[in-house]
Amino acid sequence: MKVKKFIVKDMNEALAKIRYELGEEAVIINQTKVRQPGIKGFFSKKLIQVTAATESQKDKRDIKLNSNDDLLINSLELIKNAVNYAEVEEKIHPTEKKEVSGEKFYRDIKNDYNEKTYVIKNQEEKETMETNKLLEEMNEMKILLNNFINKTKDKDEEEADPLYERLRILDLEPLLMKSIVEEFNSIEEELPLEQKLKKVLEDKVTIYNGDMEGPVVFVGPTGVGKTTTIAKLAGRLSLIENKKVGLVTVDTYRIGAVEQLKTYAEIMDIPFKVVFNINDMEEAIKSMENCDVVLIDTTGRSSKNSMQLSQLRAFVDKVNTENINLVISATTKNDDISTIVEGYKKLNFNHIIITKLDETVSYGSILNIVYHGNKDINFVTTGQNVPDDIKKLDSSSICRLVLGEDNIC
Ligand SMILES: Nc1nc2c(ncn2[C@@H]2O[C@H](COP(=O)(O)OP(=O)(O)OP(=O)(O)O)[C@@H](O)[C@H]2O)c(=O)[nH]1
Ligand SMILES: [Mg+2]
Repeated sequence: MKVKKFIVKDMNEALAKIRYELGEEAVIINQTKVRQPGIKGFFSKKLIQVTAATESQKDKRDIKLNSNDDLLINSLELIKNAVNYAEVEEKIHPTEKKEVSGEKFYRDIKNDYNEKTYVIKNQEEKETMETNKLLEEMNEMKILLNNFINKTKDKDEEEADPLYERLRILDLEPLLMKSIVEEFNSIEEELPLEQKLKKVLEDKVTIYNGDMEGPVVFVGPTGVGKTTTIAKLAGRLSLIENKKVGLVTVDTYRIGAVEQLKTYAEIMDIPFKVVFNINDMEEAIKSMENCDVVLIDTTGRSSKNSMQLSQLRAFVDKVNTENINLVISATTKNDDISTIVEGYKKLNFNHIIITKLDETVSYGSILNIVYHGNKDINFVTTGQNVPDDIKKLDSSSICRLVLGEDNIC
């Protein structure tokens, strides 16, 4: 309980002061007439000493801020009191007490109210932001938890599944594995696991069986064997199939690249042209009009360098052919296959040549390449020997390699 004495001239002044200092709930517990202290007291009017008390600690500094509404009500109440008090003060002390006049007090209260409203507003905004953040985090946790539960569930199911057990050692991409399992399960025919699996895998591999004629372009990352593959094909087409073959290279970037293909052209005695810029391309192709096949070599480019790929695309577009081959090595890491294939899709390749099968013992990469590239396999290469180490495998032979039933020595 808070008790306070007030010396006032009349009860109006007392009430205003009590309300201001102790609040609306204050009660008057005593009032007596007193004289002002000192000699002056004998000559002036008697004053009233009022004792008031309040249970609550509410005053203008301790407003309990439950909400904006509470604050508004409290502050309006205080403002009302202040105005009353100001009026009373003005009546009693018109001149001497200017500095504690109602106006100043009103201003203080207003500032106090604004300050507290601002604090509350900020507090509310902060709380809303924190709540939203918390909700977001909870949502993320929910997703993570769901993923974890699903993964654990999938993993448990996978571990129990002999098909997954078999696929895991083939080094296949998870998404490809999933699609194989789905297709496997959709086959109603009762067959042994291996046979059923072979059936599914064979459906995933398509082979290009068309003839090689007109301009044929070879694109792909550096060092995968584009030039060597062209040399092998040129030998095979000219020496074995007796076709008229022409060679063109746009690879003037790498030192020795021109000489590499030129040497093969000289050995096989076939025409050879170097294209230095896009305008030369049409002319080079035109100069080989009498050839059945024109094999066009390009510079090896990183699939991550879209600038270089765009430049290459300009050359390829000039060739104007439906026969563009992506050359990619079977030794490519699974994680890189999708990046390479996606990058080279810019060049609109329509066939795939998979090289260096002799350099790996796990042929799952062939399926991964085909899965990402979604195009026919044209050839596979199996060594450095020109022109021997190039093959056209059918889907069954490729699947036997993938399943480990066969290998490339
Ligand atoms: N083991 C093996 N090596 C190969 C095969 N094909 C090519 N090579 C070798 O791979 C290396 C690079 O071959 P290139 O034909 O120059 O490769 P490229 O793609 O033209 O290279 P860039 O023009 O630099 O992009 C050479 O040493 C080839 O002998 C293959 O099927 N098996
Ligand atoms: Mg090359």
